[in-house]
Amino acid sequence: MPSIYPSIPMLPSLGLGYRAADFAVYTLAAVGSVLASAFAYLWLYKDWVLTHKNLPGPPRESWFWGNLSSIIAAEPAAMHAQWARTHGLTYRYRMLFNSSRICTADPVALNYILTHSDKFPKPELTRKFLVDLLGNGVLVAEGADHRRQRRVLNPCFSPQSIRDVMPVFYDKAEELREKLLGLIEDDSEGIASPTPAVKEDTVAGGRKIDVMRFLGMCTLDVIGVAGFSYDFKALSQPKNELAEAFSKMFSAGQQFNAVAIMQAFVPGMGKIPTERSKTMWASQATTQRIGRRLIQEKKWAIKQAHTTGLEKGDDIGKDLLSLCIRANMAADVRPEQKLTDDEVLAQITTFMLAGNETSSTALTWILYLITQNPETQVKLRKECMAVQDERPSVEDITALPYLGGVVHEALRLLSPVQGTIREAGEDVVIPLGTPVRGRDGQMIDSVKVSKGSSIFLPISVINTSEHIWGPDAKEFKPERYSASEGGMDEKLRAEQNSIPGVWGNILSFLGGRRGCIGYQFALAEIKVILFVLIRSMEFEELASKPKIEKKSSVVMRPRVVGEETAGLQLPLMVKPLAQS
Ligand code: HEM
Ligand SMILES: *[C@@H]1O[C@H](CO)[C@@H](O)[C@H](O)[C@H]1NC(C)=O
Ligand SMILES: *[C@@H]1O[C@H](CO)[C@@H](O)[C@H](O)[C@H]1NC(C)=O
Ligand SMILES: *[C@@H]1O[C@H](CO)[C@@H](O)[C@H](O)[C@H]1NC(C)=O
Ligand SMILES: CC(=O)N[C@H]1CO[C@H](CO)[C@@H](O)[C@@H]1O
Repeated sequence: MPSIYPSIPMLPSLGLGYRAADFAVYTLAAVGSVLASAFAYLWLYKDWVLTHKNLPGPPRESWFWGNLSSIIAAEPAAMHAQWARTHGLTYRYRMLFNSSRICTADPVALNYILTHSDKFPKPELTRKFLVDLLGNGVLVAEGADHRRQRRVLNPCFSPQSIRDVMPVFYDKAEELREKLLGLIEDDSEGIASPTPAVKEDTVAGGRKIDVMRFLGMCTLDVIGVAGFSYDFKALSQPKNELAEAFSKMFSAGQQFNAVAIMQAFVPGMGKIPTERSKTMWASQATTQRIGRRLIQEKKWAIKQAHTTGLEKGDDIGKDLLSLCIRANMAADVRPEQKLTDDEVLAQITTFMLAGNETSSTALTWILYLITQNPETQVKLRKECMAVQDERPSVEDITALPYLGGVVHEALRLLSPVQGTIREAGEDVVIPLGTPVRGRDGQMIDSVKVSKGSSIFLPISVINTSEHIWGPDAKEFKPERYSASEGGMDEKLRAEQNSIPGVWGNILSFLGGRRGCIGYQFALAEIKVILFVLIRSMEFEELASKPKIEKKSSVVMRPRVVGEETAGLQLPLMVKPLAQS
C-alpha cells in the first residue's frame, strides 16, 4: 500500500520508531478488513439473501445513496407514486448503503400489515430515537406493552370525552378569530408574516398573514387545555417556558446525524454531551418537571374527589390526562395492566408531538385548498352561516355535509403525515391483492419478507390513487362524498372500502390497532376552528400568486418558493367578512 507510507515517516520523529509504524500499518489493515467485511455483509451478502429480490422497482444509481437522492429531490411521496405507476402497487427501491426497502400501495397487503401490527413493528432505529425523545408512550410501545397502554388510553378519546372538550375548541377558535381580526386592524409590521407585504399584496381592509403560524398557536393552546388543563396561552402571550421546552426538544430530536445515530445504538455513547443531547436534556428537564407536577395535581384532585364522595364522572378535570389517570386508578384495572408514572408522563409528550403539528398542518392545507378553489370557500361559508347556533354540538357540526367533505378531501389530498415505516419483526409472507410482474418475468402474488426488512406505507399515494378514486383523484372535490350530489360510482366505492384506514377510507390517520388514537378529537377540533373562522373572515391567495411547495419532515408543511429563508409558512390575504 504505497500511498500510506508517505504519511508515516513523521512517526519516528515522534519517537515512536518503526515498530510503531508497523503497528499503524497493521491497524490500518485491520480497519480495512473490518470495512471490507462490513461492505461484503451489507452490500453483497444482504443482497444475496434478500427474500424479496424478485420484486420490481427502479434501478439504483448510487451505491451510497440508493434512490434516496431522487426521493429527497422530488415533492413528498411523488417518487413513490411514480414508481407505483411504472412498477405496480408493490415494489422495492434502494435506501442508504444500497439497503433495500419494500413499498406497497396494495390495499390487501396494507390490510395485512396493519391488522398484524405485532409482526410489523416500527423500525428499531426509529423507536430508539422516539423513546429518547418521548419516553415509552403509546406511539412507540410495541406488543403487549402497547396493548396495555391503548386499553387505558382508549376511553380518553371516547365520544363523551370529545363532547366534553368541545368548549375548549370553541374558546380557542374564537380567540384565534379575535387575534386575526386584531392583526388586520393593527398595521405594525413583522408580526403577521415573516416577509413584508409587497405592493400588489396590500389590499384595503385586508392583510397578508402567515396563517400557519397562528393556526399553530391555536392548536398548541387546544392540546394544552384539552390535553392536560395547561394553558400555554400561545395566542395571547409572547413566551411560555413549557412550549419553548417542547419546541426545542422536538426540533433537536428531529436532527438525525451520524453522531446521533451512533448515540442511539452504541451503548454508553448516549451519555456523551453533544450540542443536540444537551439541548434535549435541558428541555426534557423542564417538560418532565412540569409534567410530573401536573400528574401529581391530577392524582391529588381525583383522590380528593373520591374521599369527599364525588361521583366518578363529576367535575374533576375532563382533560385527556385526567381521564387517563382516572382510568389507570379505576378499581377494575389489574395492577399489571396499569401505566407507570413514567408512562403517563410519556403520554403527555406523545400527545404534544402527535396532536399539535398534525392538526395545525391539516388546517393550514385546508385554507390553502379553499383559497385555490374559491368556489368551495363560498359554498362552505354558506353552509356554516346557515347554522343558527354559534357553537353547534359535535353531532351537529359533524352532520354538516360540505364542511365534512372539505375536511375529508383536504386530508386525502394533502395528508399531513405522508407515509410511515414498518419493519418485519419475523419472517413473513405478505399477500398481494394485485399481483406484480417480478424481475424474472413471472407474476408475484405474495411477497416473502425476511425479518428486519423495512417496509414503507405510502399514505399519500393510496389517498390519491386513480385506481381507487377515479380519474379526478388529484382534484379537490368536497362533494365527492355526498350521495345527493352524484357522489361516487359503485365500483370506486368498493375500491375505497378496501382501504384499511381507521377513518374515511383514507390512510391519513393510518389503520388497524396502530391507527391514530386522536382522530375524532382532531376532526372535531379542525371542524370547530374552520367553522368559527369561515363565518367571520375571507381567505384569498395573495395577488402576487406565490408558488407554494410542500416540505416533509415529520409532517408535510408549506413553504414559499423564493422565500426559503423565511422558513415554513403559508401567507394568505385575510379580510374580515363584510357584515350585511
Ligand atoms: C389531523 C390530525 C392528525 C393526523 C393526520 C394524525 C395522523 C396519525 C397517524 C398517521 C398516525 C400513525 C403514525 C405511525 O404509526 O406511523 C397517528 C398515530 C397517533 N396519533 Fe394522530 N393524527 C392527528 C391528530 C392527533 C391528535 C389530535 C392526537 C392526540 C390528541 C393524536 C394522537 C396520536 C397517537 C397517540 C398516535 C399513536 C397511536 C398508536 O401507535 O397506537 N393524533 N396519528
Ligand atoms: C446493490 O443493489 C443492486 C441492485 O439490486 C444489486 O444488483 C447489487 O448486487 C447490490 N450490491 C452492490 C455492491 O451494488
Ligand atoms: C432511483 O430511481 C430513479 C427513478 O426510477 C432513477 O431514475 C434513479 O436513477 C435511481 N437512483 C437514484 C440515485 O435516485
Ligand atoms: C406546535 O405547532 C406549531 C405550528 O406547527 C409550531 O410552531 C410549534 O412549535 C409547535 N409547538 C410544540 C410545542 O410542538
Ligand atoms: C401531497 C402529496 O404527496 N400528493 C401526492 C399524491 O400522489 C400523487 C400521485 O399519485 C402525487 O402527484 C402528489 O404529489
